[in-house]
Amino acid sequence: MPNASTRPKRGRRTRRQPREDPARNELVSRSLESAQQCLFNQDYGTAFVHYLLVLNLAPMLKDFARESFRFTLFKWADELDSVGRVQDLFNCFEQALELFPADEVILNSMGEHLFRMGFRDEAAGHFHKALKLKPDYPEARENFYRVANWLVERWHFLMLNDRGRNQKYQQAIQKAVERGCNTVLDIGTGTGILGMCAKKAGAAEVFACELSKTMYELACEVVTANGMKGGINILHKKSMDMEVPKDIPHRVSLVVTETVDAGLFGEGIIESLIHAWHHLLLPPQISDDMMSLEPSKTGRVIPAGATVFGMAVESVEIRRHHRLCVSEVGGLSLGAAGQLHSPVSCTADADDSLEPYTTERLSRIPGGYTALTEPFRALDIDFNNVTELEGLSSRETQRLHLPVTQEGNLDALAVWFQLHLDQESSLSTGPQEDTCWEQAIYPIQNPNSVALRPGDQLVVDVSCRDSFLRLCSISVVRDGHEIRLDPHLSVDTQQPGTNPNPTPTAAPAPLCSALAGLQTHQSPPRETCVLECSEIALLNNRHYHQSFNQALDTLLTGLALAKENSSAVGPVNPTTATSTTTPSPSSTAAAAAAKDPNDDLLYFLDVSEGFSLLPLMAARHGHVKAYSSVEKSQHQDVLRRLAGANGVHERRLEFWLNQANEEDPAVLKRPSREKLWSAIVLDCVETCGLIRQRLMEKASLASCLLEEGGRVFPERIVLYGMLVESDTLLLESAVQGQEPTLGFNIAPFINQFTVPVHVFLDFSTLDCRHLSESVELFVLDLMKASANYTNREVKVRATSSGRVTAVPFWYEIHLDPEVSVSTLSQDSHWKQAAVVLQPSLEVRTGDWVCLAVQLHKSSISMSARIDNEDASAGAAFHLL
Ligand code: 44T
Repeated sequence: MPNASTRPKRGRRTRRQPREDPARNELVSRSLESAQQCLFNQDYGTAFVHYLLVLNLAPMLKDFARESFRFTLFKWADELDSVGRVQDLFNCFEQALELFPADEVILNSMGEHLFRMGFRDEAAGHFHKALKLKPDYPEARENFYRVANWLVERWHFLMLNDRGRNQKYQQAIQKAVERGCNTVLDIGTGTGILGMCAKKAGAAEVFACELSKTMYELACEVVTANGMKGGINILHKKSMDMEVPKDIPHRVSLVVTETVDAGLFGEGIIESLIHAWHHLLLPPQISDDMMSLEPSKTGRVIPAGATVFGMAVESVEIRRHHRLCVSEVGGLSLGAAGQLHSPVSCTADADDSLEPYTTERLSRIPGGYTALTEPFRALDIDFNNVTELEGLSSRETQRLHLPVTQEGNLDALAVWFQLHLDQESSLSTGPQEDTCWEQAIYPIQNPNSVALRPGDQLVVDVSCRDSFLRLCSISVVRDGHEIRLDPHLSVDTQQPGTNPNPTPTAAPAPLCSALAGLQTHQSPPRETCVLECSEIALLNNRHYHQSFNQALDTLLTGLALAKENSSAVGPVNPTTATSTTTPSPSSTAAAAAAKDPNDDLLYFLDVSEGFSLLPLMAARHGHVKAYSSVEKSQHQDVLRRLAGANGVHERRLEFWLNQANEEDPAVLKRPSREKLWSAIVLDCVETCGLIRQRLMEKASLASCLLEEGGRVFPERIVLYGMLVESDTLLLESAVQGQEPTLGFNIAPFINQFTVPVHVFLDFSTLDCRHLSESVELFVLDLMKASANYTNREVKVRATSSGRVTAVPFWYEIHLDPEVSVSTLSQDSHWKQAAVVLQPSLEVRTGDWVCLAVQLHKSSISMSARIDNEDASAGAAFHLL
């Protein structure tokens, strides 16, 4: 807080600086006093205005008042935020930044507000600036890492490190330019690499466009650093918003682009090429025209076209993320849940909120996959034929009959493509290739499992709607009988000659029972509800629910007994009470007669993010009132239906977050003024493998809200890690020098967006060498949240020689002293994360590696060094 004694001394100052105005000084000093007084009275809005006045009139007070000014600003901003005055909030930050343009704390805080409101690009800009001003500012660093993934997606690193792909593009571009295509437009330039190839190949004019602001700025930096600033004209635009001559002076003879995603069309290549052919490209070469124009007068596209392939697959991993595979978990029957499915569906009635496909790298999918058919050709498209591009959406649905070649469950159709750069060269994104590409996955949403066997035929419809490839598995033909798979499918997709309503009773008996499971369309329509893939995987996780059931049983039974005993014979330590100690019936009855029945209730709060069955499981224990944090009304309906079907009275289940602000940890309140919680479940690990933000804050709050003997779930989490050598992780985190990028200098620019922690990792299938055993890195005690260390040095012994490039990590989540669940287990809905070490560390078998692990808020950082000096102490430490 500013201190009044440092107020400018009027008399002396006036004499030394004769131009200073005494009235102004008076105003400054009074305003400063008012600001301080308002601050003291917690009237932050008025304090803020006074500070603005003071600092505008007397900038020399800035250093002195900085801390109080920041404090006032943040308090006032929180107030504005809580009443939804967003515009005012940002105005205040802007005024503050006019006064303190280089204040990293204000920049970072404004970034946080922007981020929460969904302005990611702007937020990132603020974090980036803050970090440039103060590189060792941990808050800004953590925030920047969080947004870096959004700004520069990780596949940029993979694509730039893919030397083979870069070379193929370069050769195709060089050939085209040498043949006369001398004016070039690179659509979706990213870091500018394809545009630079065209320039280097000798193109007279090169234009490039990029819709992402961050990527556009990066491309400008890269092009300048490679000495091509004047040679490539980069525009921050979506190609579809470009016009001749406004954006480029004339039409070009070559468009180069790699705006394709795993499903080929997801980045809008069809629309952008149709637009380019109409507005930006010279007319196409007519192939059989003997009088063909020279290449500089005609237009063409690299890639020239693509072929899309598909294949039916069995994969347990895909299945458990997209379909409910259990009928009962944690003692709850799920029959009444209705039809739960993932947001990935391309059935005929799928609306826009659903994605038609997801992506997986099949070669790395946990549990592997089995191909059930041969790859089939789903579609051919010529990017140099605008009529064909325009006709794509109106192309008739193509019905394919695919012979099943391998026995297995039909879980998905996998899709990939070959990109024909020109007539000689192509790239494939197939699962068998050594490629960084993922495949598009069209999961089968049929509620029953579909067992295929050789001899069956799978009927698949291929179509394009909104320029998205749609693949629907329609039916299985077995022994001449056709069984439809998709209960949602509208009848009009059936073609003449196929039987829209096959009757399984016409089939021979053994076949009937086999097919009965597939036949779902005749049952009455069930309520449907969309859950995230990770929520479905969680529902399918029997072990998780069993573990919670066991821990809940121990706790709730113990507490209930303790309550009964205390009302009968005075207080009892509930942790020592077990379900086997039965109170005498007479004392219990007497106590019950004297009391309000609600006094006996145990209060259970689940603040899990997303869908959770835990409140229902708790409510099934008698005398429990359970609060769920599930917010979406559809999800609440599912829980209500399940409550009804599982004998939970509606009064025993409440929805806690209906009006609360999820960002506010104060949401953890007492159940009522007189009551405390018996148990609070905290969601401690995000699906991506990181500790949830503000976990420890929530844990300390939660433990204050527990009744005696109550418990925070989990009580403890233990972080484990392992030293590994993994080139894959390196390739995904940073561009490895100039060599993969055709000699262009790109790495230092894009590597500014390197993030040391990798998320959504499948450690079980990560291509890596293990260089140590797994080792305990950290323990977080949620019942004593304040007692945790934030820095730790762990000694770990190298079991092989190699280069430690990363430390994958995961958690053992202890619900109580007996029960735990691991985030590494096969049926986990969690993925793992890994710290990529900067720099990596060479080790020899037997070396002791000292890992310095730091936990700042919820983010983990690590560094490693060899420490053989004190090996014996290390060993002792390790054994501990
Ligand atoms: N991901 C590949 C998709 N753009 C590649 O802003 C492959 C994913 C992938 N700019 C794992 C591995 C891989 N006008 O920066 C982007 C984007 C921009 C446009 C201007 C337009 N019409 C567009 C459309 C897109 O183009 C850049 C490249 S999109 C490539 C997508 C390694 N997972």
